[in-house]
Amino acid sequence: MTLAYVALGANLGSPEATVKAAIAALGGIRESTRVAASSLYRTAPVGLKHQPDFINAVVALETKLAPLALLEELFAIESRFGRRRSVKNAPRTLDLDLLLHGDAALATPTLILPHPRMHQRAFVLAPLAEIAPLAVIPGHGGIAGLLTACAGQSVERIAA
Ligand code: PH2
Ligand code: MG
Ligand code: MG
Repeated sequence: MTLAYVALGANLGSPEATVKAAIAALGGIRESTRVAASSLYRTAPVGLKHQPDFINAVVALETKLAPLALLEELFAIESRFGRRRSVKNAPRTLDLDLLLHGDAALATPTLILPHPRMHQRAFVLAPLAEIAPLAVIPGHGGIAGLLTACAGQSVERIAA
């Protein structure tokens, strides 16, 4: 079994309802068990600015699946939720990003681990810190210090 972390993001349709339903859907992935889910966070868009705020969260899974097999499961859930891929960073009904898969370090055309931008994004680090405060991102260090460095980014925890 490997401990993997998945980031959820949505900013089209009913993003709160979508993220809640997607957290449930992640619990149904084969050969995997959902072991933790963060609160939901309302976050200002990073990158393309002129788009709606996002709802973000992070889930921890214990999984027997290899990284690319788990990624296929995430893509299947995205498309069940109506995700259509257009330009990079476009608004989306649901984005599921594999952040960490144990201590795997890899770079394929479809998957880079650890996620190459997670260490500089408060919308990932804040929910991750909630469920894995002592986690370390290989090559970048501990979550708490990285989150402090993103202090300028707006993230607001939504009361559960
Ligand atoms: N996802 C992006 C780009 N920008 N900004 C926020 N706040 N939340 C996201 O999930 C997000 C983003 C690309 O996947
Ligand atoms: Mg993403
Ligand atoms: Mg993605």
